[in-house]
Amino acid sequence: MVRVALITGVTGQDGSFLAELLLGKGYEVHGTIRRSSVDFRERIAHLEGQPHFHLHYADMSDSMSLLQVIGLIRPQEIYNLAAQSHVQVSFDAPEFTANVDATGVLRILEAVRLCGLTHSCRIYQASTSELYGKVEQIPQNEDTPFHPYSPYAVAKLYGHWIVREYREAYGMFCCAGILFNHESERRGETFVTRKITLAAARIRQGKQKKLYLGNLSSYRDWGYAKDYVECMWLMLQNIKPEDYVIATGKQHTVREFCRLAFHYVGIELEFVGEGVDEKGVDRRSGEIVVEVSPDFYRPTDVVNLLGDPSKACRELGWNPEKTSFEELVRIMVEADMVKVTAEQVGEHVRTNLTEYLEKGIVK
Ligand code: NAP
Ligand code: F7E
Repeated sequence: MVRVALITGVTGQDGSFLAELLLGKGYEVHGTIRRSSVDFRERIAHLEGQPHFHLHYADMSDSMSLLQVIGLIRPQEIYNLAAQSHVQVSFDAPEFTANVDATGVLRILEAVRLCGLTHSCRIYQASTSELYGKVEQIPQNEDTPFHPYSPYAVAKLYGHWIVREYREAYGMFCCAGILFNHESERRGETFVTRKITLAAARIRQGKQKKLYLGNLSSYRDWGYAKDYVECMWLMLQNIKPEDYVIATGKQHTVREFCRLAFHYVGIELEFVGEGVDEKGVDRRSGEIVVEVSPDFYRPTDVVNLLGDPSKACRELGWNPEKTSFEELVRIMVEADMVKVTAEQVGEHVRTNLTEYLEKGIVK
């Protein structure tokens, strides 16, 4: 029997890697997409048209659409990855974030029950290290108290607890992965890691002068997204539904990430000054390439995340050391160097084409 999986948020970073993983394992993969005036399907473009890959319109704020998709495909596994996932944006759009990231989870659970799939469908919920927020213990494990510190984290806390409630109340196989930050060459361009690798590539190629960042001293436990989606799958193959911390067990500051990313493009940075006056200087040219802008400060910021993945290593056989921090930064920088070069080539071709058209060389 071919196993059927539904991924909400398939167009996102994790959704696209997970879809590849499940297709590779022989699953029939269904994903939800949203209507948009522009095409944001670049992460899954290479999967579209494959016979075992299907897309459906559904929105986490719309029970009927979720009920319809779940009732139609009757999945054995649901990976609920859809979310307004940007912490800073959650301060600007707190109600939308709550609707999607909190109530949206409830809509999925209820749809599964209403479709009569209570005991046949396993559900993975994308919980987050942001639940630890204003951290009460370092490192953080499954028993560390939560102290959410943004509208995003508060919404995700509801999602986390409602999954637990449905597991205990109805005996559903639903579990949450408390995932620490995981990044990749497919990471959204406004998250700090991708913002840095893209800027490093652009600055190296003369396409950008400076990079403006917020809190450079924030610590994160950064892993590679491709490794993390394997753990989501492992959690649904487990004997019992349980929640797990997924992390590398190592932490670095935003400043360290920045220094390494620039190093990989051949720019050695020296940081001078403090707070809003701190600057990243190119040692060779003496030019300031990184500056701090308070625009990127958050009303409350989570500054010390370090996960303890021992339970996942022990019980799921997961390896947190598959891709090192250095390797992750290198992968992201290399991909962005290629992307920026391709943009330049495209621009060059376009400029020449306009000139040739004007001169009548190309008709
Ligand atoms: P992402 O790249 O931002 O992807 C989010 C996905 O959710 C996109 O497919 C997006 O669709 C979809 N979505 C947003 N609002 C929706 C709505 N109202 N209805 C339906 N779909 C909606 O996020 P990610 O990094 O892959 O993360 C996946 C999940 O893990 C998220 O729940 C996130 O909160 C959580 N998480 C992420 C991390 C991390 O470090 N990456 C760590 C812990 C937890 P569009 O493409 O149409 O916008
Ligand atoms: O910020 C600091 C910022 O936006 C990381 C999401 O996937 O992981 C992600 O949330 C840190 C913060 O990720 C800039 O203040 C400095 O301390 O890359 P981020 P996040 O907030 O940790 C968690 C686990 C999730 O669940 C979320 O869905 O970097 N920072 N300067 C900056 N952050 C941004 N975005 N931009 C800056 O310029």
